[in-house]
Amino acid sequence: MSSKILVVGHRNPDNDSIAAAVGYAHLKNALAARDGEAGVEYVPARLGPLPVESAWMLEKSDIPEPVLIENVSPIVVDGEEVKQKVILVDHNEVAQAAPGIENAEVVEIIDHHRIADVTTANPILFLNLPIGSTATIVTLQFRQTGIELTPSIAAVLLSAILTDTVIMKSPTCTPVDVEQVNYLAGILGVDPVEFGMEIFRTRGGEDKMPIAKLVEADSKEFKCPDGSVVLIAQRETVDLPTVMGREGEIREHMKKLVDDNGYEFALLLVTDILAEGSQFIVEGDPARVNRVFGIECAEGGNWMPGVLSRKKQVAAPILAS
Ligand SMILES: [Mn+2]
Repeated sequence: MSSKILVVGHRNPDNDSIAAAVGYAHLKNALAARDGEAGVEYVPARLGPLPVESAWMLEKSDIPEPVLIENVSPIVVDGEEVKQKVILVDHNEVAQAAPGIENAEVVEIIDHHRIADVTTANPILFLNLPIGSTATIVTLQFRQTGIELTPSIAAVLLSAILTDTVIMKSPTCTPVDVEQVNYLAGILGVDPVEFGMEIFRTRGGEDKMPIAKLVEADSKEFKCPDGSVVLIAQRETVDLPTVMGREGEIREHMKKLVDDNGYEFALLLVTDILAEGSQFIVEGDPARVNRVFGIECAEGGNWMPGVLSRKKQVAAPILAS
């Protein structure tokens, strides 16, 4: 019987978590085949609905959706409970990982975030680089191992580098990311900026989208050093007026999230990728946000020019506060 190793990104998966799972599972299966490692299968998985651009990209590339899983708790095999083996991509933080992670065997981590709190019993490969996307790291791994990047996998990875780096405009984007973008775009024979705009344009329908989806589709919990838990959500848009036109509904929903989950605050960044900045919408106690950013959070939102990266420009200063 072949043993399965799940390759899974974070909760509320974004395009990078999906692409990294698909790409890295593909790479690991190809390596296993090349190196004669029999009986092991790497299975791309996800912890939530596909982002619209991921669904579009996978369908266009004729790649199956990663399997939807609810947890990584032990499973029963031949009457015995066994821990599931998992490779984490695009996260290494328990609050963002699959339920049951404490009782799974994490066998590798491929990431580009802060080092957080997932622990292991054994030494593992933990590849974490301070660069723009996990898909960039996966691309580097393809190139380093000499495994062929098929056009369909190249397209999926390219789409994720471009969404995670906001078409290379985010301050998280490094020369390494740009080099991989050009490499993948070369395989596909596309202009990377045009390709990126096409990806972002798949995210329409913000006038009618359920409010929970608009607010929560790309939301992450963070635990501050003093123990408070905060929610930082991001909506990247090419149509800021439409999203801000729903501010009342957005705030009502965020208030409920704060009440239901005991967050110190919930912060939504509505990021305008064309104007290159974000509107901050805060519910709950805004004191920490006010202090960290030197603002007074207000109705109507606070326009923060140049803020594109949740990780580098928002979560990091909040977690250091
Ligand atoms: Mn990422």
